[in-house]
Amino acid sequence: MRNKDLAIFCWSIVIVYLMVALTFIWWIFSSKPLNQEAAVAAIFMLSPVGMLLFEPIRERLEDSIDDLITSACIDKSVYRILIFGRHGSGKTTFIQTAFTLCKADPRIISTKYFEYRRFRAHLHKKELQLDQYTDVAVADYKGQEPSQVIIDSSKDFFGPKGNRVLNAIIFIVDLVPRKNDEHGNPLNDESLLEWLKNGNTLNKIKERVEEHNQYINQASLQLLFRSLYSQNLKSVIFVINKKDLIERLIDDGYLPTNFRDFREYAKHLFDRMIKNINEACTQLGIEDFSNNDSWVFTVSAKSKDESCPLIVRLLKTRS
Ligand SMILES: Nc1nc2c(ncn2[C@@H]2O[C@H](COP(=O)(O)OP(=O)(O)OP(=O)(O)O)[C@@H](O)[C@H]2O)c(=O)[nH]1
Ligand SMILES: [Mg+2]
Repeated sequence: MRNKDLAIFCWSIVIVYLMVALTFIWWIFSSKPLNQEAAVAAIFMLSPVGMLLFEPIRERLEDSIDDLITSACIDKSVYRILIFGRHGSGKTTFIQTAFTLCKADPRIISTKYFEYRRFRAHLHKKELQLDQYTDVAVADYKGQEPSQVIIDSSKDFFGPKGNRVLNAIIFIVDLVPRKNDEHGNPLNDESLLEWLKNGNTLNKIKERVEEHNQYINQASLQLLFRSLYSQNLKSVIFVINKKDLIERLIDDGYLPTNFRDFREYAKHLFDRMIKNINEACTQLGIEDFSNNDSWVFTVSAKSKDESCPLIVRLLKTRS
Protein backbone atom coordinates (compact mmCIF):
# COMPACT_ATOMS: atom_id res chain seq x y z
CA MET A 1 0.00 0.00 0.00
CA ARG A 2 1.35 3.44 -0.85
CA ASN A 3 2.00 5.94 1.95
CA LYS A 4 -0.94 8.11 0.93
CA ASP A 5 -3.35 5.16 0.80
CA LEU A 6 -2.11 4.00 4.18
CA ALA A 7 -2.68 7.44 5.71
CA ILE A 8 -6.24 7.50 4.30
CA PHE A 9 -6.84 4.01 5.68
CA CYS A 10 -5.55 5.03 9.13
CA TRP A 11 -7.66 8.17 9.19
CA SER A 12 -10.73 6.13 8.18
CA ILE A 13 -10.20 3.75 11.11
CA VAL A 14 -9.85 6.63 13.54
CA ILE A 15 -13.00 8.34 12.22
CA VAL A 16 -15.04 5.11 12.35
CA TYR A 17 -13.77 4.43 15.85
CA LEU A 18 -14.67 7.94 17.03
CA MET A 19 -18.14 7.67 15.48
CA VAL A 20 -18.82 4.35 17.22
CA ALA A 21 -17.46 5.69 20.51
CA LEU A 22 -19.55 8.87 20.33
CA THR A 23 -22.70 6.94 19.39
CA PHE A 24 -22.11 4.58 22.29
CA ILE A 25 -21.60 7.45 24.77
CA TRP A 26 -24.64 9.28 23.41
CA TRP A 27 -26.75 6.14 23.83
CA ILE A 28 -25.61 5.68 27.47
CA PHE A 29 -26.32 9.25 28.46
CA SER A 30 -29.60 9.51 26.58
CA SER A 31 -31.11 6.36 28.12
CA LYS A 32 -33.36 7.20 31.10
CA PRO A 33 -32.58 6.61 33.84
CA LEU A 34 -28.83 7.04 33.30
CA ASN A 35 -27.30 3.62 33.05
CA GLN A 36 -24.36 4.08 35.40
CA GLU A 37 -23.01 0.55 35.06
CA ALA A 38 -23.05 0.89 31.26
CA ALA A 39 -21.23 4.22 31.50
CA VAL A 40 -18.47 2.73 33.65
CA ALA A 41 -18.29 -0.30 31.35
CA ALA A 42 -18.13 1.93 28.27
CA ILE A 43 -15.27 4.02 29.64
CA PHE A 44 -13.54 0.85 30.76
CA MET A 45 -14.04 -0.78 27.33
CA LEU A 46 -13.38 2.18 25.12
CA SER A 47 -10.12 3.34 26.61
CA PRO A 48 -8.19 0.06 26.16
CA VAL A 49 -9.88 -0.57 22.80
CA GLY A 50 -8.93 2.93 21.73
CA MET A 51 -5.40 2.44 22.95
CA LEU A 52 -5.19 -0.85 21.04
CA LEU A 53 -6.55 0.71 17.89
CA PHE A 54 -4.44 3.80 18.10
CA GLU A 55 -1.21 2.12 19.09
CA PRO A 56 -0.25 0.58 15.71
CA ILE A 57 -1.52 3.46 13.64
CA ARG A 58 -0.47 6.37 15.82
CA GLU A 59 3.03 6.46 14.36
CA ARG A 60 1.64 6.40 10.83
CA LEU A 61 -0.69 9.24 11.63
CA GLU A 62 2.09 11.26 13.21
CA ASP A 63 4.21 10.61 10.12
CA SER A 64 1.47 11.64 7.74
CA ILE A 65 0.78 14.83 9.71
CA ASP A 66 4.51 15.53 9.82
CA ASP A 67 4.71 14.98 6.03
CA LEU A 68 1.80 17.34 5.45
CA ILE A 69 3.40 20.05 7.58
CA THR A 70 6.81 19.56 5.95
CA SER A 71 5.25 19.72 2.47
CA ALA A 72 3.39 22.89 3.33
CA CYS A 73 6.36 24.60 4.96
CA ILE A 74 9.23 23.54 2.69
CA ASP A 75 10.63 26.46 0.71
CA LYS A 76 10.03 25.51 -2.92
CA SER A 77 11.73 28.61 -4.25
CA VAL A 78 15.10 27.15 -3.24
CA TYR A 79 16.86 25.24 -6.02
CA ARG A 80 17.88 21.89 -4.51
CA ILE A 81 20.85 19.93 -5.76
CA LEU A 82 22.16 16.55 -4.65
CA ILE A 83 25.74 15.65 -5.44
CA PHE A 84 26.08 11.87 -5.65
CA GLY A 85 29.29 9.90 -6.01
CA ARG A 86 31.73 7.49 -4.46
CA HIS A 87 33.83 8.54 -1.47
CA GLY A 88 36.84 10.62 -2.42
CA SER A 89 35.42 11.65 -5.80
CA GLY A 90 35.39 15.31 -4.75
CA LYS A 91 31.80 16.07 -3.67
CA THR A 92 32.74 18.34 -0.79
CA THR A 93 35.53 20.00 -2.76
CA PHE A 94 33.13 20.70 -5.63
CA ILE A 95 30.53 22.24 -3.32
CA GLN A 96 33.19 24.45 -1.74
CA THR A 97 34.47 25.86 -5.00
CA ALA A 98 31.25 26.00 -6.97
CA PHE A 99 29.45 28.14 -4.44
CA THR A 100 32.15 30.12 -2.69
CA LEU A 101 34.96 32.29 -3.80
CA CYS A 102 37.51 30.66 -1.53
CA LYS A 103 40.08 28.13 -2.65
CA ALA A 104 39.36 24.51 -1.78
CA ASP A 105 40.96 23.40 1.42
CA PRO A 106 43.67 20.88 0.47
CA ARG A 107 43.35 19.15 3.87
CA ILE A 108 39.71 18.37 3.31
CA ILE A 109 38.66 15.21 5.11
CA SER A 110 35.92 12.72 4.40
CA THR A 111 32.40 13.93 5.21
CA LYS A 112 30.78 12.14 8.16
CA TYR A 113 27.06 12.81 8.01
CA PHE A 114 24.42 13.95 5.58
CA GLU A 115 24.26 17.72 5.52
CA TYR A 116 23.06 20.44 3.24
CA ARG A 117 24.22 23.96 2.83
CA ARG A 118 22.37 26.94 1.54
CA PHE A 119 23.91 29.48 -0.73
CA ARG A 120 22.73 32.65 -2.33
CA ALA A 121 24.23 32.43 -5.79
CA HIS A 122 24.77 35.93 -7.20
CA LEU A 123 24.57 35.33 -10.89
CA HIS A 124 24.36 37.61 -13.83
CA LYS A 125 20.77 38.67 -14.35
CA LYS A 126 20.96 38.89 -18.13
CA GLU A 127 22.62 35.52 -18.38
CA LEU A 128 20.12 33.68 -16.25
CA GLN A 129 16.96 35.66 -16.87
CA LEU A 130 16.29 35.32 -13.19
CA ASP A 131 16.42 37.71 -10.33
CA GLN A 132 19.84 38.91 -9.40
CA TYR A 133 20.41 36.00 -7.14
CA THR A 134 19.02 32.57 -6.66
CA ASP A 135 18.82 30.55 -3.47
CA VAL A 136 20.40 27.15 -3.75
CA ALA A 137 20.68 24.26 -1.31
CA VAL A 138 23.22 21.52 -1.95
CA ALA A 139 23.26 18.17 -0.19
CA ASP A 140 26.50 16.45 0.69
CA TYR A 141 26.95 13.08 2.42
CA LYS A 142 29.49 10.42 3.27
CA GLY A 143 30.20 8.62 0.00
CA GLN A 144 30.72 5.35 1.85
CA GLU A 145 27.12 5.50 3.04
CA PRO A 146 24.78 6.13 0.09
CA SER A 147 21.92 5.08 2.40
CA GLN A 148 22.24 8.57 3.92
CA VAL A 149 20.49 9.88 0.82
CA ILE A 150 18.68 6.87 -0.68
CA ILE A 151 17.04 5.43 2.44
CA ASP A 152 17.29 7.99 5.23
CA SER A 153 16.46 10.80 2.81
CA SER A 154 16.09 13.96 4.91
CA LYS A 155 12.53 15.28 4.55
CA ASP A 156 13.72 18.79 5.28
CA PHE A 157 15.90 18.74 2.21
CA PHE A 158 14.27 16.34 -0.24
CA GLY A 159 10.68 16.84 0.89
CA PRO A 160 8.58 13.91 2.18
CA LYS A 161 8.14 10.73 0.17
CA GLY A 162 5.53 11.30 -2.49
CA ASN A 163 6.23 15.04 -2.46
CA ARG A 164 9.91 15.31 -3.29
CA VAL A 165 11.30 18.72 -4.18
CA LEU A 166 14.78 17.85 -5.45
CA ASN A 167 15.60 19.80 -8.64
CA ALA A 168 18.94 18.44 -9.83
CA ILE A 169 21.39 15.60 -9.34
CA ILE A 170 25.09 15.96 -10.05
CA PHE A 171 26.77 12.58 -10.48
CA ILE A 172 30.47 12.90 -9.80
CA VAL A 173 33.30 10.47 -10.56
CA ASP A 174 37.08 10.76 -10.87
CA LEU A 175 40.03 8.87 -12.28
CA VAL A 176 42.28 9.05 -9.24
CA PRO A 177 41.31 7.76 -5.78
CA ARG A 178 41.94 9.51 -2.48
CA LYS A 179 45.12 8.15 -0.93
CA ASN A 180 46.26 8.78 2.63
CA ASP A 181 49.76 8.83 4.12
CA GLU A 182 50.79 6.71 7.14
CA HIS A 183 49.19 9.28 9.50
CA GLY A 184 45.86 9.10 7.69
CA ASN A 185 46.25 12.52 6.04
CA PRO A 186 45.35 12.81 2.35
CA LEU A 187 48.33 12.81 -0.02
CA ASN A 188 49.01 16.10 -1.74
CA ASP A 189 48.93 16.30 -5.53
CA GLU A 190 52.68 15.74 -5.97
CA SER A 191 52.71 12.56 -3.87
CA LEU A 192 49.56 11.36 -5.58
CA LEU A 193 51.17 11.83 -8.98
CA GLU A 194 54.24 9.95 -7.78
CA TRP A 195 52.02 7.08 -6.68
CA LEU A 196 50.26 7.08 -10.05
CA LYS A 197 53.47 7.14 -12.07
CA ASN A 198 54.96 4.36 -10.02
CA GLY A 199 53.83 1.04 -11.53
CA ASN A 200 51.04 0.46 -14.01
CA THR A 201 49.35 3.87 -14.35
CA LEU A 202 46.67 2.71 -16.77
CA ASN A 203 45.66 -0.14 -14.47
CA LYS A 204 45.34 2.21 -11.50
CA ILE A 205 42.99 4.41 -13.48
CA LYS A 206 40.99 1.42 -14.70
CA GLU A 207 40.67 0.14 -11.13
CA ARG A 208 39.28 3.49 -10.05
CA VAL A 209 36.79 3.49 -12.91
CA GLU A 210 35.70 0.02 -11.85
CA GLU A 211 35.15 1.25 -8.29
CA HIS A 212 32.83 3.91 -9.65
CA ASN A 213 31.02 1.33 -11.78
CA GLN A 214 30.30 -0.64 -8.63
CA TYR A 215 28.84 2.47 -7.05
CA ILE A 216 26.83 4.02 -9.87
CA ASN A 217 25.14 1.30 -11.90
CA GLN A 218 21.69 0.24 -13.05
CA ALA A 219 20.76 -1.06 -9.59
CA SER A 220 21.89 1.94 -7.58
CA LEU A 221 20.40 4.33 -10.13
CA GLN A 222 17.06 2.60 -9.82
CA LEU A 223 17.15 2.87 -6.02
CA LEU A 224 18.23 6.50 -6.11
CA PHE A 225 15.62 7.66 -8.62
CA ARG A 226 12.91 5.55 -7.03
CA SER A 227 13.53 7.29 -3.76
CA LEU A 228 14.09 10.86 -4.93
CA TYR A 229 12.43 11.36 -8.30
CA SER A 230 9.48 13.68 -8.77
CA GLN A 231 8.32 16.08 -11.46
CA ASN A 232 10.52 18.69 -9.78
CA LEU A 233 13.67 16.81 -10.79
CA LYS A 234 14.49 18.45 -14.09
CA SER A 235 18.27 18.26 -14.44
CA VAL A 236 20.91 15.59 -14.21
CA ILE A 237 24.55 16.21 -14.97
CA PHE A 238 27.62 14.03 -14.98
CA VAL A 239 30.95 15.37 -13.78
CA ILE A 240 34.31 13.69 -14.29
CA ASN A 241 36.65 15.24 -11.75
CA LYS A 242 40.41 15.62 -11.13
CA LYS A 243 41.15 16.65 -14.69
CA ASP A 244 44.27 18.51 -13.47
CA LEU A 245 45.95 15.29 -12.32
CA ILE A 246 45.26 13.39 -15.53
CA GLU A 247 46.34 16.28 -17.72
CA ARG A 248 49.64 16.38 -15.87
CA LEU A 249 50.08 12.65 -16.43
CA ILE A 250 49.44 13.15 -20.15
CA ASP A 251 51.86 16.10 -20.28
CA ASP A 252 54.55 14.06 -18.53
CA GLY A 253 54.09 11.27 -21.07
CA TYR A 254 52.68 8.71 -18.65
CA LEU A 255 49.40 8.30 -20.41
CA PRO A 256 49.60 7.78 -24.13
CA THR A 257 46.07 7.97 -25.49
CA ASN A 258 44.60 7.98 -28.98
CA PHE A 259 41.97 10.45 -27.96
CA ARG A 260 41.76 14.09 -29.00
CA ASP A 261 41.66 15.42 -25.47
CA PHE A 262 41.00 14.56 -21.85
CA ARG A 263 37.23 14.86 -22.24
CA GLU A 264 37.12 12.26 -25.01
CA TYR A 265 39.37 9.93 -23.04
CA ALA A 266 37.43 10.27 -19.78
CA LYS A 267 34.05 9.96 -21.49
CA HIS A 268 35.19 6.77 -23.16
CA LEU A 269 36.17 5.28 -19.78
CA PHE A 270 32.73 6.03 -18.34
CA ASP A 271 30.78 5.04 -21.44
CA ARG A 272 28.72 2.37 -19.70
CA MET A 273 27.81 4.59 -16.76
CA ILE A 274 26.80 7.49 -18.98
CA LYS A 275 24.61 5.10 -20.98
CA ASN A 276 22.95 3.83 -17.79
CA ILE A 277 22.23 7.34 -16.53
CA ASN A 278 20.97 8.26 -19.97
CA GLU A 279 18.56 5.31 -19.97
CA ALA A 280 17.28 6.09 -16.49
CA CYS A 281 16.70 9.73 -17.46
CA THR A 282 14.97 8.80 -20.69
CA GLN A 283 12.60 6.50 -18.81
CA LEU A 284 11.74 9.26 -16.37
CA GLY A 285 11.51 11.94 -19.01
CA ILE A 286 14.41 14.01 -17.67
CA GLU A 287 15.20 15.52 -21.02
CA ASP A 288 18.33 17.44 -20.10
CA PHE A 289 20.46 14.38 -19.92
CA SER A 290 18.68 12.08 -22.31
CA ASN A 291 18.87 14.47 -25.25
CA ASN A 292 22.60 14.87 -25.65
CA ASP A 293 25.92 14.56 -23.91
CA SER A 294 26.47 18.26 -23.33
CA TRP A 295 25.61 17.45 -19.74
CA VAL A 296 28.86 15.52 -19.34
CA PHE A 297 31.57 17.75 -17.87
CA THR A 298 35.22 17.24 -17.13
CA VAL A 299 36.54 19.52 -14.41
CA SER A 300 39.01 20.05 -11.69
CA ALA A 301 36.74 20.60 -8.72
CA LYS A 302 39.58 22.35 -6.97
CA SER A 303 39.25 25.21 -9.41
CA LYS A 304 36.30 27.52 -9.02
CA ASP A 305 36.85 28.71 -12.59
CA GLU A 306 35.74 25.26 -13.71
CA SER A 307 33.04 24.44 -11.18
CA CYS A 308 31.24 27.81 -11.11
CA PRO A 309 30.30 27.89 -14.84
CA LEU A 310 28.81 24.46 -14.45
CA ILE A 311 26.46 25.71 -11.76
CA VAL A 312 25.53 28.74 -13.86
CA ARG A 313 24.66 26.35 -16.68
CA LEU A 314 22.60 24.21 -14.33
CA LEU A 315 20.68 27.16 -12.93
CA LYS A 316 19.88 28.39 -16.43
CA THR A 317 17.46 25.49 -16.76
CA ARG A 318 15.23 27.17 -14.17
CA SER A 319 14.31 30.05 -16.39
N1 LIG B 1 44.10 17.28 -7.63
C1 LIG B 1 42.80 17.31 -7.33
N2 LIG B 1 42.37 16.82 -6.17
C2 LIG B 1 41.05 16.88 -5.88
C3 LIG B 1 40.13 17.44 -6.77
N3 LIG B 1 38.90 17.35 -6.23
C4 LIG B 1 39.05 16.78 -5.02
N4 LIG B 1 40.34 16.49 -4.81
C5 LIG B 1 40.91 15.84 -3.62
O1 LIG B 1 40.29 14.57 -3.51
C6 LIG B 1 40.12 14.21 -2.15
C7 LIG B 1 38.66 13.84 -1.89
O2 LIG B 1 37.84 14.98 -2.04
P1 LIG B 1 36.50 15.19 -1.17
O3 LIG B 1 35.90 16.46 -1.67
O4 LIG B 1 36.73 15.02 0.27
O5 LIG B 1 35.64 13.93 -1.68
P2 LIG B 1 34.18 13.48 -1.18
O6 LIG B 1 33.52 12.94 -2.40
O7 LIG B 1 33.51 14.59 -0.47
O8 LIG B 1 34.49 12.28 -0.19
P3 LIG B 1 33.58 11.71 1.02
O9 LIG B 1 33.22 12.85 1.90
O10 LIG B 1 34.44 10.69 1.69
O11 LIG B 1 32.37 11.05 0.40
C8 LIG B 1 40.58 15.41 -1.32
O12 LIG B 1 41.90 15.14 -0.89
C9 LIG B 1 40.58 16.56 -2.32
O13 LIG B 1 41.54 17.55 -2.01
C10 LIG B 1 40.62 17.95 -8.02
O14 LIG B 1 39.89 18.46 -8.89
N5 LIG B 1 41.96 17.85 -8.26
MG1 LIG C 1 32.86 14.82 1.46
